[in-house]
Amino acid sequence: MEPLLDPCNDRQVTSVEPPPSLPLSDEAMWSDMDVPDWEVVRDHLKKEGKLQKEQVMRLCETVLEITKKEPTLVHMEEPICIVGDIHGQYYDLCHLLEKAGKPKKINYLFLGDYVDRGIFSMEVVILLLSLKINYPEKIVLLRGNHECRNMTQHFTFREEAIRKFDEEVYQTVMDVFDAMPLAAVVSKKYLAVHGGISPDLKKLDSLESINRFTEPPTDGLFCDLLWADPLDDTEALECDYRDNQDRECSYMFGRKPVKKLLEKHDLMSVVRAHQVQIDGYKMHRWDGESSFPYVVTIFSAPNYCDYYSNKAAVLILKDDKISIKQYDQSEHPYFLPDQIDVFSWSLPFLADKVITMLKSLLEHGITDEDMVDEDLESEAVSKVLETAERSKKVGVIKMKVKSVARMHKIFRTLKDENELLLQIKGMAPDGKIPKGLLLEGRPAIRDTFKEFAQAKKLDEVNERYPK
Ligand SMILES: [Mn+2]
Repeated sequence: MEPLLDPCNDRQVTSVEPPPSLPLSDEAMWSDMDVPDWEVVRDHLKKEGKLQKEQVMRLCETVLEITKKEPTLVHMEEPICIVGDIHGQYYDLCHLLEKAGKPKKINYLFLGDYVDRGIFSMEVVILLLSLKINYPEKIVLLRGNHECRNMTQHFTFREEAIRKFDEEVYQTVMDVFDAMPLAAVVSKKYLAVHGGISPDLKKLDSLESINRFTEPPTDGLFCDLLWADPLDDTEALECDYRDNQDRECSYMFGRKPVKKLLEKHDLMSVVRAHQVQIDGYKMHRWDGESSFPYVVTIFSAPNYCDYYSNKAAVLILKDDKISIKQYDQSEHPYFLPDQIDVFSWSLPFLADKVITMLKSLLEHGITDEDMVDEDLESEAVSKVLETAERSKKVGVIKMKVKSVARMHKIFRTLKDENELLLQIKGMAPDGKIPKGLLLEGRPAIRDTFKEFAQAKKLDEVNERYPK
């Protein structure tokens, strides 16, 4: 497809290919009648190309028909790549698919949290749906705690879907989320879920009793599968379950209930996602350093929110072996926070300049000598006012200078806020992090561990169940 034209030849960043000029054509997309050419879709989206609404609707409807028929607990076999949270990081998803291998050769189990936070959530959904239609049995998409109306409304996906398409597309994607299975058993050895186990999960059969075709509830088995976390390594040995204070919903679980469930079903580990890890994964070895992990956490969004400096990882099960593949962030196109357009974003800067000019003009109007160039709000103001008072034009000038000073202050603040937004970037999609805290910001010396710890601390509030 022809890239976007550049008639004046004034494209600023020539190293980046211009986006395609038109949405993907049906001929290019549905090469094989009812199956989308997922590689064409992938490359088109990678170049920031658009899809037509009807194409996305058709993807959703086709996948809905497939997932609807899947059991709540899916069974899968090796070789398989298990993928953790992606959170709208489309370019990293493309990278991991390259790295882990073609779905023709290896199965894929995605553990949920495809959307929110990252700004390419719609692209992630489109690519995953295209893959699912191509390989309905080899690719399974489990539901994460973000695959629901409540979370996507609170975070960024709803807005993104409506901006890129419309409300109907958003609602249809939600219907697809409603149909996603909740758990998988892989190679008869691993239980895979997004969050974790539940006090209500005595045996795996109970999963089939869940009515999953709905918005997830705020407690009970369904909720825990999506929200629970493992306890930290020391507490896990002493405690079975305790309230999950970090999430303000569901539980944290320890060794004993995991062990019991695994033994009952002759399984080896619980594989789950849901928590960012500095290395992209964590082995919860609760029987000592060299023991086999009871729980494995996998997180597949590198440099989460463009801020955490974490590595990402996927888990590969192949030839009876378990291995981890790590990867770093891939470059992605730059977007202003909250997807503000450049014009709106830069208005305060322009206004600030105009007012500074106005200020100089006024100052010249009063006297040529004792003018100070800098801030009107401080000494300069009183000086200007004093001078003006001495002259005859007191009233008028005084008012003019005052109102200009006030406008100057307003636009300074707006400008500063926009600059601050750039630093916060994707961290606080809804402004929920105190900006002051973030401004204290990154440690002066680059220290990945410190940065990761700090990002986690600042981002704590976004891991909670939104009230
Ligand atoms: Mn999650």
